[in-house]
Amino acid sequence: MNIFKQYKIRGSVLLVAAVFAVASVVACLPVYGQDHVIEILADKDSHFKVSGQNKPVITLKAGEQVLLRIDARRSKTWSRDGMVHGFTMLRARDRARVITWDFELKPGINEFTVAAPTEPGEYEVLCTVICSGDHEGMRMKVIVLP
Ligand SMILES: [Cu+2]
Repeated sequence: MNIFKQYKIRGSVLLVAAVFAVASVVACLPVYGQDHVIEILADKDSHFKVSGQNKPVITLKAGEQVLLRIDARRSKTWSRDGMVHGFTMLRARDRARVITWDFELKPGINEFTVAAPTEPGEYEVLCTVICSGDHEGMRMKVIVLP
């Protein structure tokens, strides 16, 4: 009788251990459908900045879904409706606009979920709000990998 009881306890300990093992493996798997988050600063000095990089460049995979989290800081001038910077993307080779990547930025955090272009290559993001005398130089490079 005692031996049976012991087996029963061992069995449940093993079961609990197995559940923990499976749960920890599942927790380590990538979460499918989770966005690739890209943090950008549209700064008060009229420059786009990407954390950890000295030049504003972002790299995407063709067609991937990304969450753009853009922190916009007011520069010297802004639009009549209070937008402090713009964010529009062109294909580098022919300056064609990527129509789904065209935003105006209010002060603070702006979030947009967008799909990367399906065509690999180089793209350029430009500011579309006249934010200061340096507005023309407010650009960011986007590299889309196959
Ligand atoms: Cu700007």
